[in-house]
Amino acid sequence: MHEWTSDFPEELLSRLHGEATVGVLTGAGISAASGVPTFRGKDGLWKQYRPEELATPQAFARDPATVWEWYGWRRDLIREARPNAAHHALARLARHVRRLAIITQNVDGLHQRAALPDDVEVIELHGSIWTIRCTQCGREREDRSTGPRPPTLPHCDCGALERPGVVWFGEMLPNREIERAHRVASSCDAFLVVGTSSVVHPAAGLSQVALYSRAYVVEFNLEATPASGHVHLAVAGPCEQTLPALVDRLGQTAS
Ligand code: BJW
Ligand code: ZN
Repeated sequence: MHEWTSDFPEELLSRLHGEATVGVLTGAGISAASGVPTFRGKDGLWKQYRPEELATPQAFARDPATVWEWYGWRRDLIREARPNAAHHALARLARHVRRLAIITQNVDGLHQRAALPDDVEVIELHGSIWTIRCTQCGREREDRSTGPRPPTLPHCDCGALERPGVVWFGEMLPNREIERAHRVASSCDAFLVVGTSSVVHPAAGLSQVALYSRAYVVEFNLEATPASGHVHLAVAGPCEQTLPALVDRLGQTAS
């Protein structure tokens, strides 16, 4: 594992040139500075529950009101949240390279709100917190309201209970998204892994895909993760500081 000290290695800077294709995988840590709690950090608990006890189809079948209450709490936090310096740094990075694709595990939609250039692809692996889906007929609808609020649970026109349109443990990721993510990871010059604990699969496997495909792989995290041993460079620190520092450095190189 290579630690960041005060400057970025030439090898990384040289991979982020004007003709480069760059893939980024993000997790909850990139939205922490926007006030959106991470899953596994010290703020990861909601009431007495761990995310693994709420983000499953079994938990929803057993106690939909509690699961909807958790999502209601998170929807309120996310509604108030704004993209932070890390999201904005990625939007700036896009202007330094030929192509940027952001693969996110986050359901908060904050990347899309950070003034990304139109040609930046955002791949939402775990869905969106603003999508609601029928448990029976599968109909999906966008809902940005302050609801739903238990004990009133949302129901579809077909009469069945609706659920958050996100991917829970034990559920398949959307085919199209996972295929797009693989294509990005296996065809980029540099792959940045930002603010994820790298324990949830298949997302956690994408950095290995990038590594085997000869990308230069860099992790940005507060601490070491299971991925840290398999990256070219681990940049330790809050990504809302380290990512802007990297893009500032690229700006200096360009001028
Ligand atoms: C900062 C920072 C700052 C903080 N700056 N850094 C292979 C091996 C083993 C198990 C499996 C496997 N393949 C599949 C599985 C099963 C399972 C899994 O991975 N289990 C493991 C936990 C063991 N995966 C699945 O079930 C997936 N489905 C699937 O694979 O289907 C096929 C299949 C099924 C069953 C068996 C086999 C195959 C689906 C996974 C769905 C995950 N869903 C959730 C909820 C989404 C909806 C919602 O948001 O409500 O996704 S769970 C939760 O974890 C959420 C996140 O996207 C995801 C990842 O978390 P993330 O983003 O990494 O957050 P944290 O909190 O863990 O970490 C934050 C990091 O940021 C930390 O490292 C901090 O240090 C750092 N940080 N502030 C920089 N300022
Ligand atoms: Zn329905």
